[in-house]
Amino acid sequence: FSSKDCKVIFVLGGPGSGKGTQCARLVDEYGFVHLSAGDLLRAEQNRKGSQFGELIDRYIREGQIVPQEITIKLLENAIKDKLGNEAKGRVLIDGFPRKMDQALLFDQSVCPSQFVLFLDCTEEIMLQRLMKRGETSGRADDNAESIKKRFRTFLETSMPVVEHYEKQGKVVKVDSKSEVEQVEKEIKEALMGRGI
Ligand code: UP5
Ligand code: MG
Repeated sequence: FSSKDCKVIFVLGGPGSGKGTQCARLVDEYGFVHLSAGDLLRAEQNRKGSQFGELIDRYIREGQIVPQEITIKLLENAIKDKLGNEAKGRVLIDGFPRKMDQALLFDQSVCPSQFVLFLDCTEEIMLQRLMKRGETSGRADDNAESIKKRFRTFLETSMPVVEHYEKQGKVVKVDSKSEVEQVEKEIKEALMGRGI
């Protein structure tokens, strides 16, 4: 597995800021491969015979960050799967890294990220979106109690990651409070600003 031709863009933002929605919209037009760390963890949790199922379930309900070894291995496997051993292509990784140790290890051992797209939203709006989605999503963490814990983890643990990349001049911030199409438009302008 060679990482020299692999170009990674991290997509970060609070729970419900629109990471998944916006990544899905970018895939077709730009030919990005989209990986969601949360989706990979939920898939592993449901995989028959997984030794991590219970652990992942517990962390997700509590809004805690699953030990990095698990998440990074899942991401690395998914990158290999989608890009092949040469790892040629651009990958959008949504919802990762959300803790400093993950950021450092991934950049060092898998593939250094090009930049970070940060979706900026208020807790009030994110709460509304997640409660609404919770009516049908079946996600174990789309309830008021888990959402509160996810917000707290985001502020305490994940914002320092964004600040770390900000110091390196790697963060592109986009307001994600408005409607989906408007946010998409602003993301595309921001990507253009980065030569993509
Ligand atoms: N919606 C989206 N955009 C909208 C807009 N502009 N206007 C109106 N509505 C909008 O959107 C959420 C909802 O809002 C949807 O119903 C959508 O239609 C609507 P979505 O695009 O899903 O937002 P997203 O930011 O992806 O929200 P998500 O809930 O997925 O964010 P989280 O970061 O909380 O979830 P994730 O799946 O990344 O992680 C879940 C858990 O996994 C974490 O809490 C953690 O326990 C664990 N995890 C790790 O441990 N390590 C990792 O590296 C990653 C995850
Ligand atoms: Mg998501």
